[in-house]
Amino acid sequence: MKKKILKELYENAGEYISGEELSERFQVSRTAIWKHMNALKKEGYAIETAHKKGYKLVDVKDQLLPEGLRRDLTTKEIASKLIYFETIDSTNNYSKTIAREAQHGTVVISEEQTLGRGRLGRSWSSPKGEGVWMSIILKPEILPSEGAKMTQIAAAAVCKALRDTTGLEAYVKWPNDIVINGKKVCGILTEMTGELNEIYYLIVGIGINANIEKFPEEFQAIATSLSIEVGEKIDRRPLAVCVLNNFEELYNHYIEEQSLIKTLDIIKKYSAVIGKSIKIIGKNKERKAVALDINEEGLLKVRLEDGHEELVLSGEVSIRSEKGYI
Ligand code: BTX
Repeated sequence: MKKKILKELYENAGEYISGEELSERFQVSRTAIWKHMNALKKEGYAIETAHKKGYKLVDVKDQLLPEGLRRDLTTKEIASKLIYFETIDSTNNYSKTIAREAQHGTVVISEEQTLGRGRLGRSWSSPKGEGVWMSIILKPEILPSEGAKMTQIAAAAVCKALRDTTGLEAYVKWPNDIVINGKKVCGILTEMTGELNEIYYLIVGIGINANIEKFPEEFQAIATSLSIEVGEKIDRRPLAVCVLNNFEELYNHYIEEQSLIKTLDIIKKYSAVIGKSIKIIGKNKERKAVALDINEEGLLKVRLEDGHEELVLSGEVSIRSEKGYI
């Protein structure tokens, strides 16, 4: 019943529907409608109540509410369950607490993260309502050694979604960033739990800077947002939907065909690193190289300064630009 009411509110978003009309339509008492409305408000839905007018869903455009996303999702498994928060420490952290029991494809999304995480213990700035901060819980029957491919799939899904929804020239900075004009607009953090030969679950965390206007001083020079690049506020809903739709398409193709080809087509076509002078940043050393290609396993093929060619499995690269390495 609650879902039916929510659907009705969505279809009439911004306009009042009377309690009487709803109670007639769903054949329940007005008190029952009132109780459902209160439950929905507690879940974070912005519903206004006005005497004699009824109920109105407000501000739908500006929130990433599950019902609003679901209307345009074409996915079967990805986001078949969507968990929404106004605020949370980190969607990856929360996903970990439910991952064992959660169904494959569950998506956790929050308007804000108070402790958003990047890789290697770094933090990820996630201000309220200004980004798409979400995690996808996956339970693929693949070997742990294949886990890194999920980052590539997510990167391709985001890169294509950014291009399609904003027209901006987004590029994949192998392995886990999306950049626009040489600055980071999205980061991906994939975490895995399992044994040597079995994945229990994978959590793919995606953070997209949609409407951030000002970044903290420390990374102002390396970060950007879609609104900064486009010059106006962008609608996060179609973007989030497009990322999830793309993700399922690429993920299913990988699982069904056991081939990364569709993903590779995107990350190679829109690569920010292929052909560039880069630095490969390891735990204890940095090595200069030229990025040559991304192979069929999603690994970066490089030529080192001594002429040796090597495949880089994962990790961090920085690209040489006029300003040095970024
Ligand atoms: P990373 O380690 O590659 O990038 C982190 C670094 O990027 C930081 O040290 C900082 O310099 C810079 N940075 C921090 N916040 C931002 C930002 N909003 N935009 C651009 N640069 C920034 C990248 O890690 C992986 C990020 C994944 C974020 C998602 S959001 C949903 C999920 N939940 C969660 O806690 N993390 C993931």
